[in-house]
Amino acid sequence: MELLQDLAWRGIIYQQTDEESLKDLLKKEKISLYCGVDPTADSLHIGHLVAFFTLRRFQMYGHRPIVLVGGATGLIGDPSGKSEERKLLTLETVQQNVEGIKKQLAAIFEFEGENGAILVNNYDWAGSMDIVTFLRDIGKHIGVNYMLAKDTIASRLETGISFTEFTYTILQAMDFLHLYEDHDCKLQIGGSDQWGNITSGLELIRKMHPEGSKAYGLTIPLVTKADGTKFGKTEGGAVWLDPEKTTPYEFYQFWINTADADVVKYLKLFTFLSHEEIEQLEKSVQEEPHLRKAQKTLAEEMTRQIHGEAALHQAMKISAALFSGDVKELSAAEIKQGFKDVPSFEVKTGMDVNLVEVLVAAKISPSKRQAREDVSNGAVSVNGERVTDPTYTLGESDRIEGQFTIIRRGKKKYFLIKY
Ligand code: 485
Repeated sequence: MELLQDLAWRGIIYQQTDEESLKDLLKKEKISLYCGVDPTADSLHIGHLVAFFTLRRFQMYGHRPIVLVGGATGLIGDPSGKSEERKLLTLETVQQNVEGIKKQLAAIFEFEGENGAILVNNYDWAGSMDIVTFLRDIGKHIGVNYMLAKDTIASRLETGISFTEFTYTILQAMDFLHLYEDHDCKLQIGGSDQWGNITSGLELIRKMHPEGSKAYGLTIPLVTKADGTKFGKTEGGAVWLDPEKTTPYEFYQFWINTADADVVKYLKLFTFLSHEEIEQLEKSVQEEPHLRKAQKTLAEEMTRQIHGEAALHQAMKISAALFSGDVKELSAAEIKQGFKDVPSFEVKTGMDVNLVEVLVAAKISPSKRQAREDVSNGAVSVNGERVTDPTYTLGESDRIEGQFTIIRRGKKKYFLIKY
């Protein structure tokens, strides 16, 4: 199957600047294409994945991906999709963020081989350009009326937009021109919010190379959820690729919790599974939704892709342990991941403590009497084992790797005692 057909089947194509001739071009040649990201944080989040995975799909069909990190544009701030002026980041922060993002991109792309990915930073050409050159060689080719007509600028005229953000689209246009000239880059892809910036680049390329061959733009739809809430957000905020920000267990849980109404769409957008495999899973959602095969496959594919096999294995082990209550086999590292959001209580090291007293002190049970009752009734378990003796003391052997005791009250309420 042709690449563009596959992308269409997956629901990855939103708009194209010239559908027919891009189709012809991709039939004839292996091209270079690019997608950029601004280093507004030191990690990517799952909102970036569809675009970068699309770049990867092109690579799998023999094309060369260019990944651009916006060391310069990150200092300016893209007004696209924002209703307010952005706060400027310092040069130091942006440079730190560039390094964090570069590391993550290395895990997504193949950098070796004939069509190995190229990583570029627009600070390398835009960072040192002087203003007179900018105004004479670039600015002269872009009409202000043309810029004012762009959605992302027009929508800000009422509330206000600085000259800095107004100019952003020209910086991104300069990148496309630069990559077109230096890397023969013929296509830019991005989310649907990037349409205005991508077409600015085409405008600049057309003006600078009126005789030359053409360049193209393709955008990807915003990922939506059937229930209308925003994709990619949890109570804790964004779902990051950095395992320090979103642990592999939390990452796995995010995908496992996908609604039946969304899961097939996500399998198409985010995974590299074949059409047959996805259709099989779609059938499973319809005929045996309780098995949640599609969600499990999605979570496994995504966690393996981003965090690797070992982290996936750990995430599944933690999930299974929390589900069954059989937590005693978990290591301290696994407990840290799985119990990140569970209420915890700190006890001074070395001392044996009475279970009932801990239950009260940690506010697991509201009173001493209730705590005693909870224990006698068999409602309390320590590291997955029910304890029914109200005089029980937590000793050395109850501390997993000397650090944690997991208390459960009732069926699902977990608490962590830290030493
Ligand atoms: O030459 C370029 C310079 C910067 C950019 C692209 C090309 C970044 C772009 N302006 C941008 O803001 N991208 C967003 C970001 O950095 O977070 C998001 C888009 C999203 C998707 C994703 O990047 O909002 O649609 O393109 C990869």
